[in-house]
Amino acid sequence: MTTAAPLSTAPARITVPRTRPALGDTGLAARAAYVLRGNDLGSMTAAAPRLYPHMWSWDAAFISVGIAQLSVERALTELETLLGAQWRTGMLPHIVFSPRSTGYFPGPERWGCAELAAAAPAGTDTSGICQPPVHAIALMRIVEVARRTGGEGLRAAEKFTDRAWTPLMRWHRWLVEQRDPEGTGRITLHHGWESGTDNSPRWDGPYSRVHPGASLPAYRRRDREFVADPSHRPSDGEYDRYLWLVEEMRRADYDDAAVRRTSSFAVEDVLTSALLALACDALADLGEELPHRSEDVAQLRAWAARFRAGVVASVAPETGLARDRDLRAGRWLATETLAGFAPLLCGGLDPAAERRLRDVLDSERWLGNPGLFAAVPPSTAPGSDAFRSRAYWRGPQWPVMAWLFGWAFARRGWPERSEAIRREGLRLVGDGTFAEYYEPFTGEPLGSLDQSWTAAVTLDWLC
Ligand code: 2M8
Repeated sequence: MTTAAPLSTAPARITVPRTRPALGDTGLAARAAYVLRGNDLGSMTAAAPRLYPHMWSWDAAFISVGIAQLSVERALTELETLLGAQWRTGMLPHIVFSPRSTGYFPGPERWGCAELAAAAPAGTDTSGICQPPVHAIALMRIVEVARRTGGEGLRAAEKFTDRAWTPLMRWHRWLVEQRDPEGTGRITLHHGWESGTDNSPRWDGPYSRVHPGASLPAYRRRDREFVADPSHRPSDGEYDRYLWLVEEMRRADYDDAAVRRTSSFAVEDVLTSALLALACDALADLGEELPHRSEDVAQLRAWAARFRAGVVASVAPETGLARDRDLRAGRWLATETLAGFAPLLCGGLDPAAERRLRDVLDSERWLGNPGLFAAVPPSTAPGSDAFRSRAYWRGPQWPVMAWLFGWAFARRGWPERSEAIRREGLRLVGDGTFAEYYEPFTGEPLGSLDQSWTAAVTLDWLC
């Protein structure tokens, strides 16, 4: 392959608003539970039945929050499985492959972690990159649910918190030390997949500077076999770059320092950084009740402050939105995506700047857009040039992101905002298809159906 295909996506289509049938709350909860049980592979839940038949790191966290409403013990198993695949460096890998499933590309052979990476876990196949650190947030939510339900579940949650403490500390420490070695307060990613918002316009600039080499081994995509309309998925040009970055990491033997040096993608991600700040505070809150953890708690609070400050420092004076930063090009990336609201999630802005950013979120550019089927943040601002209403992270609404915003707003002491997102989120998922993402103006379900994290956040919203 000598020339990479362009990063183009399908042009925006005109969509016709239509009404959708909706299940009632009871039917919705029952179907959500049915979906989670159906996707249960034993000690892990497939992110989706066909498109994603393995465990994904941040999916597992959100999924465990939903499963907690059915069984606290099973929810803890989900996190336990993920932590069991932790790398010796502390990294939690973005995929833990189930030996029971095939059909996803790139699979374990293409990643080659077992052969190449000295730090990969023995006996478990994983990918060689990470995803956003939302696991302590999930654990905190599970503990809240366990406190409400009491009994064996509560005892199990308390024991698990103790057991998971060190792995979670190591995970956060790895992010701090290996992905922010300069102490900017922003986490650097070396693959767009690490952000979880794979083909967001946030990464168009950095990916335009990734040039797949002629030595990129041939591959066959599997994802489009499972999605009705291929234009809802990333383009071939994007996939070439995704695979090229994997190739670069393989050549660096997945060694953290070597990847930092050689990867052609190095971008500070404000959303991941905000989530790390939130996760450090969540873990610290759990640790406040454990006197023997006081040193770690102080460390976690310091990390939370550092990443809050890093997010706040990224804010564009003209727009008030937080920005990612392309380290290879040495420039801030001003895109209009939901990551721009990172400071509302983690806090740290002065009151006037915070008010301004909340106003942006409420404006017609975002939640106040009168055409929205449900008023939850679209992945990209509908009025922005980059917006594509059906293309994955370039426009559609993702219920799991709505949940995250709602959870963070409740933490920030904004119950009305949190409740509004819950109500609108339930409107979005009300048809019971539990799609991966939805068209913002019609509520049409897109991507994979029966997606586990969509079912999971629905259950949490309903309980
Ligand atoms: C999507 O990402 C995977 C690659 O990791 C893919 O497209 O094949 C993203 O939406 C990501 O955030 C998510 O964790 C994963 C599984 O749901 O799918």
